[in-house]
Amino acid sequence: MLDSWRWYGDLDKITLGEIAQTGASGIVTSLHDIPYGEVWSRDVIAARVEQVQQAGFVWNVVESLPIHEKIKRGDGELTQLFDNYRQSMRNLAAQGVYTICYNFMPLLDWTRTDLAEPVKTGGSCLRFESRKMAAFEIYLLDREAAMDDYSSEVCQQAKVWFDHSTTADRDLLLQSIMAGLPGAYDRFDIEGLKQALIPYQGIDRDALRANYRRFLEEIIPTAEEHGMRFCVHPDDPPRDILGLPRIVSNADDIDWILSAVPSVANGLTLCTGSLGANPANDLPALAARFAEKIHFAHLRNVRKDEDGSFEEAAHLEGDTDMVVVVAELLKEEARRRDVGREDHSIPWRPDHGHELLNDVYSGTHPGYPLIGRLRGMAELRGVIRALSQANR
Ligand code: DNO
Repeated sequence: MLDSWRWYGDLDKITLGEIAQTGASGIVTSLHDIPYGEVWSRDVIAARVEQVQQAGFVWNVVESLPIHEKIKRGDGELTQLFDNYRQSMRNLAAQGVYTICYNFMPLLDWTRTDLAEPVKTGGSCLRFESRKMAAFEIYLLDREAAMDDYSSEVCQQAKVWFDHSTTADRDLLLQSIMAGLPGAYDRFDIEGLKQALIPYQGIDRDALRANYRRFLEEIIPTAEEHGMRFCVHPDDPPRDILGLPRIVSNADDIDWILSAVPSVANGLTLCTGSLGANPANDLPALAARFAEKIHFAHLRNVRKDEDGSFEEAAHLEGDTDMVVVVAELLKEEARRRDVGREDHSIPWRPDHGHELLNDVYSGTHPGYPLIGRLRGMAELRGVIRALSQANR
């Protein structure tokens, strides 16, 4: 498995020189300052490839080549947007970057209600609390229909939270919910989010799936032509939020996507944390079932509560047996090696991490502290090494 590390480019407080000390060899990054929908030019890609190489790494995965909201909404004339997307793909392939992680979540990316929930042994973690998310939807966004999306108990608790909340609590909740949007983009305020939700009205699960199928039909042939690997990142949390359908949340969804346009180029990012937040998802079983299509892995763990809340556990703790998941990935690598695939190694990265020790002073991207991720990477690397040697 290829040990990799997510780097936000020059926006990142953690330098490539520091990342070298983690022992990672792959860099997972994106060109965060190019607006969605524009072409990633060959020159800009080449400069990033060079920068990463100079520091002793390979840019092994793009995360993400973002999909314009208009494509997700199937909104208007999309030819130019698809052309641009394909052009970016060709430019990446021309510079030797072949694996692309992307998501099909409408509007928001990963969503949490708390970015610094204290952990018993010290430090803090990211948390999604159902009652706070419900309060945000029902009372801050005035979306009464959200009451149908949460249990009556959670709705009651949401009201209690809202009634006791101060302006500062509400601001912090908004900021936390917005934190998952990558890069340096503007976050929505409440009014902005309400406006952004309007064009999604009437887009249900089937409509979003139809738009997703169209996207795959447009881009997978180009990916095949250039030997590229696309791997969709699951929804986080794996449930509808803000009245927006989320269609990459469980085994059936993944099966639908991989069958919509069957191709080795149409694959999955196995994110054990995102999928792990849905009690119906059995991660080792998913890893085994979709093994051949896993082009990238995000390894992370969550601990779930009965009411749909969850928080991020240390990488080897939490509800998912990470050792068994890693064993499945290693089994798949062995299969790829046996059939003579040169690219048999699956790139993986420690996803998120607790904020530990000095992390609190460093102002890194939420969820992406240095020490917390380093701990996760070291622990997982131990698991990978031990299982690999045992299999020899
Ligand atoms: C969270 C990440 C996601 C992921 C995108 C891929 O930390 O795993 O933000 O990068 O969803 O498009």
